[in-house]
Amino acid sequence: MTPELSITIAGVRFPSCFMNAAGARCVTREELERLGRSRAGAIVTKSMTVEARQGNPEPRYFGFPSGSINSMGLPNLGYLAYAEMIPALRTFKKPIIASVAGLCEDDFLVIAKEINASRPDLIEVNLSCPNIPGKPQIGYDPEASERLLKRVRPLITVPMGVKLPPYFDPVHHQVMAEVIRRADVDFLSLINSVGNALVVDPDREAVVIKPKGGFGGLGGAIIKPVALANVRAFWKLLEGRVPIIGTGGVVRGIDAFEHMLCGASAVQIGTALVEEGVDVFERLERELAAVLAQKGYGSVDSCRGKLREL
Ligand code: RRO
Repeated sequence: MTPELSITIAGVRFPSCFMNAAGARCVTREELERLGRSRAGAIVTKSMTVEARQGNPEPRYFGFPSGSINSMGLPNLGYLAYAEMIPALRTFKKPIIASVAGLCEDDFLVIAKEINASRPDLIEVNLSCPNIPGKPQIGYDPEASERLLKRVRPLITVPMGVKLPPYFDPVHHQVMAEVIRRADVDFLSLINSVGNALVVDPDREAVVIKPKGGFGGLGGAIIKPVALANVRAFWKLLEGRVPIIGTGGVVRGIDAFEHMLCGASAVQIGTALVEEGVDVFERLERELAAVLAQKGYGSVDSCRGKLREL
């Protein structure tokens, strides 16, 4: 028997537990439709802002053997374009997740209200873009995060998720888990890229991306242990009651399995999707199914959170 790879998050059924991470090949209508036609279990939009944005100057993404660094700077079509597109994307018969960002708190409210009216299946509130010069990541300020989430929550009638940055201290996990509990969040996406890293090309004696002096968000295989730690920490602190979409370092099926052992219900694919294109979803399904079958698990649901501690 082939293991069951479909899952449910906040009452919404996903035909596969693999989907794109916000930002990865999901800015334009063409890219979103390509995700629709692919094996991806959902269509996640690029984080949207009030105005359309070109983003930061290029080069702004660099892939290397163990991961990637980016400083895209929120290039997107603006929320009105996505609000208009969402009804048409429903023809693909898979959940649509609208990712909402903003350059100030009030932007999130304007976008959330309008995008909610276009009826995506879920909304992911991005508190963790690391790449806007002069704008700190909201997720690193628990008071600002709670204030924003409490203002945005009543405007959203579909399941509301939050995309958080990685935390590196158990006290920060605890404080943010309390914020998430109080803000009535329906799911978490963990983690955004590891912000403000620096990749150096020693041959050219230079940085590899242009914005912010070369500083940018790290993704891909290299960040998997950080992602797993955050999935596990929030899974334990929230006692498995808030579904988690694991993001970070999923390159092979076995990486997804590790996320699920830590507590993830599904996983998002960023760097591997950028590098490989939408065929990545079929490969990951095949690889995860083989891992689950070999270990005697009949479904993704049956291995969730089963990580053994010594
Ligand atoms: O657009 C970006 O530079 C970006 C965003 Br909004 C984000 O949330 N995470 C990331 O790595 N890049």
